[in-house]
Amino acid sequence: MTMHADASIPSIDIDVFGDDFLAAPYSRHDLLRGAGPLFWLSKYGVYGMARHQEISATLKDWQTFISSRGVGLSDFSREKPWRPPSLLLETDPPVHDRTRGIMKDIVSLSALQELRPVWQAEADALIDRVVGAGPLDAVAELAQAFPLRVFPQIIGLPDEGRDNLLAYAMATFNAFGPRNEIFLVSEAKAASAAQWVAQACERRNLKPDGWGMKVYAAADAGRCTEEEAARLVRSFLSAGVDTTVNGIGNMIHAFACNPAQWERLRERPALLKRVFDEALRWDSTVQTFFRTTSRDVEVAGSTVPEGSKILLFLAAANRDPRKWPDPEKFDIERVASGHMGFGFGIHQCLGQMVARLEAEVILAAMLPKVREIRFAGDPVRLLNNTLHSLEALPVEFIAA
Ligand code: Z7Z
Repeated sequence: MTMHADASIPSIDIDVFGDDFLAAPYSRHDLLRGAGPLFWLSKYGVYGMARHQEISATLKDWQTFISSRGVGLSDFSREKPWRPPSLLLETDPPVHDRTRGIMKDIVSLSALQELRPVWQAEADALIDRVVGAGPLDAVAELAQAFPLRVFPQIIGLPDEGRDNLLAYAMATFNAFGPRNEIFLVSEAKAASAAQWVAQACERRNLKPDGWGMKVYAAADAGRCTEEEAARLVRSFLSAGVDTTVNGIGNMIHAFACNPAQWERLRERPALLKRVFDEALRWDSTVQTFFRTTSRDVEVAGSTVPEGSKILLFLAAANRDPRKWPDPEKFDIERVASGHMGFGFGIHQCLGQMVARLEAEVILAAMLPKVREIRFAGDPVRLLNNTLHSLEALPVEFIAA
């Protein structure tokens, strides 16, 4: 273990990207939060934060805690990125504001209002298939099936090869961590998926009415170049699938673990709009990401030098007892606003309305038809350097 030069900064030597930690992060977060507002992770030579207040302040100050040097462990000013940087995630203003503006106009409220009835019908049909059907894997049959049905369609992706999206996203989210075994295995698996994704993002392969082609319309209007358009379409594919797959999977898992909360929701369906936020607070799909300091900056009484990486444990902030009463309790009556599950600040999840809509139509379809979500086996975790992910979730949806 290397100590930090500043003796006032606690040094932690556990491997936060090791299998043990990734398999059971919540049991280790107390140690991180308890270390102090700022700590040093000696294995990786980076700083860390796990408390709500400091993470919130860090994400707010985008001038000091920048994204353009990467939001993973790798510093783009020193290492070649795994793939050409995202024009949204891995940029700062002013580039970020321009690209985000293009995407925001596409993922608009009116676009989503049109989608709701269509997606509700899809969700109803999917739920009809799983209710009363005996034990099944809710990851494959629901958490993956639903986004893979509706999302590629709205983007206007080619019909063939959509299953490449999951392998690609797995590697993308693993790439924010170290070059460990988890990353290397997923990278090898994603080689052909990355090729498919690159082609799917080309203008000539997109369907005419989808959100993908709308990005190219922005290029035609002079708001971005053709090359930028392809990379912005790639952002939809990178950030839009695995996040919602695991968000839905973790939410179903939360109810399976807490059957009284499912009963409560069935008694008070008006709570439906709040459920997804509490599910993300209680079990955050995106567990962590980094920022890089653009200058020497004082944090909690210590100086963090320019060019430092800081790992932000969003999922730990979401269970910080300094912020949340009884944080370990999944409680759908709680007001979970202020959670970090969609991030915070100028980079806060652009697609969150899409994710919310997906979760809402699934819950709305389930509420009248599912009396109980019962475990039919042990959940199987899929270790990922960034995401809290399920490989399988054996459950039975008991008909009402
Ligand atoms: O733009 C992108 O390619 C992109 C990829 C990943 C955007 C966002 C994300 C992301 C989402 C990263 C949530 C961390 C957490």
